[in-house]
Amino acid sequence: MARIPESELILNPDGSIYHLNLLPEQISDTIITVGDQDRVERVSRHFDSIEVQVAKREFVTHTGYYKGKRISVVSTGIGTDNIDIVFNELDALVNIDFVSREALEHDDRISLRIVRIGTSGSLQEDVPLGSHLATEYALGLDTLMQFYPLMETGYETEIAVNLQLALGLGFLPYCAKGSDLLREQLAFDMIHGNTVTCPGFYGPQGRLLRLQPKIEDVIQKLSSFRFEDVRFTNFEMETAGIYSLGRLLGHEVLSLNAIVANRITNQFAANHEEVVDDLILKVLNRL
Ligand code: R1P
Ligand code: URA
Repeated sequence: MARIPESELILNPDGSIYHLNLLPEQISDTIITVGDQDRVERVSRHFDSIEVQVAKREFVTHTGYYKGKRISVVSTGIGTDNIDIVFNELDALVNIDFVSREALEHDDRISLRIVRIGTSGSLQEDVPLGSHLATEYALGLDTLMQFYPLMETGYETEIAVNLQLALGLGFLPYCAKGSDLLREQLAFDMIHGNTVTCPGFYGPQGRLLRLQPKIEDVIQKLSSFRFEDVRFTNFEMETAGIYSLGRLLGHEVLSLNAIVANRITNQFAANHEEVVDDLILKVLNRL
């Protein structure tokens, strides 16, 4: 394997990876990601013991034990640009030797289990406030996959092409499915849906404050979209990046969404913290 230069794999003086500030031994192979750095403590407060607490910028990591199982919680911040950093660096921590700067051989590579616990807005009346939703297909409206050769299935490409047509987009979105295994294991009693990942919270999610939207009726168009069995149930800002990079890097990935807004009924959940806390406990007890 080729040696990866200092400018590509950037290590801090203590040997930790550049943004996450972590050493290889400081993460578990079971990882929960959350967008909000304050949510890391909301997860780790349930741990029996915490062995690692590291923070840099929006990337906060706690590693500890929950009922005897070693788990890491990492905050990603908002957006798929941050997912690019977090996923490449988590993968480097387990699949690149930091001394020789060489990637591990195929047979030696470690596959992480990575579960996102995030908040999300519903695009359907029957996906109510307070529900927990597991994403099957994620559709990315951001540009991250312009920069990686995502191996989409024909079915995924068809979903993306049909959405491009429905929204009249000047670019082709991307589509990736998450782990069926993790979805069955962790989300057996949750709503299963398909998630649109947006490159913004306002315009791309049809929120009008002072700016006029370029795409008219985006909520209505996303809500009424149908391709075979696929409809879009919710949107947020990370899942498509997680599913795509998870596939490319060889990790098992699942995105779980606490529904805190419903864009069809125009409601926002006053108890959104409680909805997230319930999801956290469900996941911890099932991992
Ligand atoms: C927007 O408020 C943020 O909330 C959602 C979106 O994906 C975006 O990151 O997820 P988190 O609650 O995990 O941050
Ligand atoms: N996160 C989002 O991105 N959108 C919402 O409506 C709620 C949470």
